[in-house]
Amino acid sequence: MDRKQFLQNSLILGGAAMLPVNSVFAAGVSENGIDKLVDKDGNFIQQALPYSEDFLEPKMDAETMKLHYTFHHGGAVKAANSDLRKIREALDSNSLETVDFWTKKLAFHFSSHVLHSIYWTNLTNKLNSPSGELQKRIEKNFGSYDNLKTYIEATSKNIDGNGWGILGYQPYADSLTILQCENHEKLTQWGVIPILVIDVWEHAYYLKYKNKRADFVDAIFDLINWDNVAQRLDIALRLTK
Ligand code: MN3
Repeated sequence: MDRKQFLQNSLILGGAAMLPVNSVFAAGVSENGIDKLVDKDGNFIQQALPYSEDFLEPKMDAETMKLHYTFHHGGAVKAANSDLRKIREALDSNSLETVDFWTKKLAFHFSSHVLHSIYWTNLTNKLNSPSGELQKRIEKNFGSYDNLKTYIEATSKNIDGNGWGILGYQPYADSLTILQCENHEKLTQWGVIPILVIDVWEHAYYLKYKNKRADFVDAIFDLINWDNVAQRLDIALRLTK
């Protein structure tokens, strides 16, 4: 897909998370670079975690990981499929009284699926740091890695209610940008491709960190898989050239 096509698609689809099908969801660095979120029939599917549930201990405990992956991410995938069915049923029977409700629900649940799928691959248990093109662009757009760290940590800690701190690539401006996303789908810029996402919903930390969201954000920063973030940037750049 060339840049023009991408921009057209993103205009039609809209949303930080609504990307052309089979596009930019990079998996682990050893895999083929595509996260598969739908099956051949267009049903949403949840991939296996890229590691065991205790892989990120002690900073992210296994029980939180299990509940989060199984019931929160898994629940969103089931709900997104149900939302899609409700919309199709409404269209088929030409009874559109509830179609706006299910459209909002689909935006919420599918965005949750997209962000959680990115989230698991964004994490690892070895301390590392950005390099190459990612590092260059961080310095160009934020001044320094420390500035980015300060910015995304503050943004993540200060979200009103549940949400996500997001670093994304904005193809319209050819720049990295930070989003302070509420719930899973609010406060986006159209077109942004998420490359690093930090889940600050209470379910992401409450068992271990209780009400100390800031402590969780500080801890999770040591778990970021910058190779995965770099791979996602690389794919986003290639897609939108
Ligand atoms: Mn979550």
